[in-house]
Amino acid sequence: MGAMELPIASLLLLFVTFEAVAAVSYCPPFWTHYELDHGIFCYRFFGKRATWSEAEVTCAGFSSCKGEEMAHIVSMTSAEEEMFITEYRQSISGMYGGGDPGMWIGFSDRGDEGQWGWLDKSPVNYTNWHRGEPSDSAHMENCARQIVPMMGIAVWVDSSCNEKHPYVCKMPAQ
Ligand SMILES: [Ca+2]
Repeated sequence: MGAMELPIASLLLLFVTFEAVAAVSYCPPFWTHYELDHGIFCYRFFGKRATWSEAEVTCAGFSSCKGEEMAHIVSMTSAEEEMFITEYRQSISGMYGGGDPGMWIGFSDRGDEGQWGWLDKSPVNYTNWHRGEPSDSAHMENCARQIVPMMGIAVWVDSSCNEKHPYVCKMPAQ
């Protein structure tokens, strides 16, 4: 009886092992994955500060495995996704609360003042503007940035696109 059970147990172990490997293969090395209602996406933090346009050029240099969809500066389509991204970024950068330098997000009104849109064409059904934002201060602020004020709750502000900040890139998983 024992001799019959062993092969089955081994097969089960093989199956479980395969599942574990498959679960981490959604994204290329250095990218981390997160599952949303509308799909699985890959995220990567870049700590070297860049202008909003420079950040997008870096992101666009990456594409998902089949090369069909390139990455963009990250979109945040829900509070849940924003919380994941914020915790991921803070865990990589080691910065929390008031020491957090914030990051670009792929949200801008560069094309049409007041009409904010995501670089990756995500629908705009979630925003997290700080009170009084976007302010379009001096009519010079067309790119959105996530900041974490002293109280530790992430919010968005609009900034000059020429400022330099860290950023996260996002692309669909394959
Ligand atoms: Ca603006």
